Amino acid sequence: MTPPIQYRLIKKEKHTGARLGELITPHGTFPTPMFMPVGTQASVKLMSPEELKEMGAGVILSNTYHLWLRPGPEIVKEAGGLHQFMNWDQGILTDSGGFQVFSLAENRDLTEEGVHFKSHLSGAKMFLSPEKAIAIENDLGPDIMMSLDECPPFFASYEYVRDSVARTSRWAERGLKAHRNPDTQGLFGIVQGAGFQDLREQSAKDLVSLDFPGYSIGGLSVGESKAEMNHVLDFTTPLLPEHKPRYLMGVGSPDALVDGVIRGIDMFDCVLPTRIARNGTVMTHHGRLVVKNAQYAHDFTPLDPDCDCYTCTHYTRAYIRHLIKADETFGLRLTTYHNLYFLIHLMADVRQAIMDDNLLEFRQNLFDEYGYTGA
Ligand code: PRF
Ligand code: ZN
Repeated sequence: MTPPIQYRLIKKEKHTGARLGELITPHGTFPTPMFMPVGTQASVKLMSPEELKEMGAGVILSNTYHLWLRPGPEIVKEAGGLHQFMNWDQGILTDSGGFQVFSLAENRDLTEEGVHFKSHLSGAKMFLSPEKAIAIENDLGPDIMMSLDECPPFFASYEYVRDSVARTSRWAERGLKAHRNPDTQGLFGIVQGAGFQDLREQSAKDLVSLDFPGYSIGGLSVGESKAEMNHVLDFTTPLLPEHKPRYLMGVGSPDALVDGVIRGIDMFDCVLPTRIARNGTVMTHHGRLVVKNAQYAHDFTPLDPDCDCYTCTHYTRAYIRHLIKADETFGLRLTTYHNLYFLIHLMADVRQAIMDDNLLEFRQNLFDEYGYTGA
């Protein structure tokens, strides 16, 4: 049996830890480093699968927690799995639900067995265990599944994070044992440990010994500074096997993507581009732009003059601003399309810079143009 998820390392950048590679899945082979749009409820908000394909999306992410509560994994399974249900024939990765339970559910009670909570939709009592998360993900049928983990607050105490990491490792092992489709779905382990180097090392060691086909890095971008996140990545990615993909969860600002790639990350996801788009904010090669603002009322130029996406080649800032002010959904579809295109193509440019061994110059140029300080 060939494993369902494989990583092929093509080239390492000369001056950084960046890797050019390919993620091989049952629904296609995708170039890495990659950015994965988020489709929480089996839909990337406001985008059709055709639009996602046209803009160059490869793997998209969906959420076990949301699909468990509604419509329920039985219905998705009855449809033939998530790919068929939502008409997406490329890669799908699902998060395991732990992180969402902690951000959305009420009355949470964490035990060794799992987590009890109340549904944020119905108020019903629910129980999520490592085995249950895997059973749901097996029914949903994504190419890549996540183990159930706990993401402790970045500034939790050493003792708390130590015990949490040990439990996340036990949960990862339980999940692996419960996995019913290892020849068609790849299960990733999630490295935790907040900002503690020895706990990150312990977590990585535990998970690597379980031999997952890929490793996620969780517990970052949860309120710590960019410098703190980069510091954790500096000592965490070298602990992971070179021939397996590394996925940094929930990170999607242009500066953090490039800084993650420099430290050896291959995959990213984030709601940032789609969320800010629905707020009337876009990412451009010259920084963020709040197109809703009055200053764009008479501006008949594209959102980003250096972008060749559908939005930027057909519509003006003034028009998009008008649509958003008038509550026309089309305006938010246009900003969403542009933001996703921007990040997907930023990653294509990053891959070219790895090929050309000039990623540090690429980073400096991006930071200068975008207005980042690097802090
Ligand atoms: N764990 C899981 N999902 C996540 C995270 C995590 O730590 C994060 C943290 N940035 C985002 N999504 N399972
Ligand atoms: Zn554009």
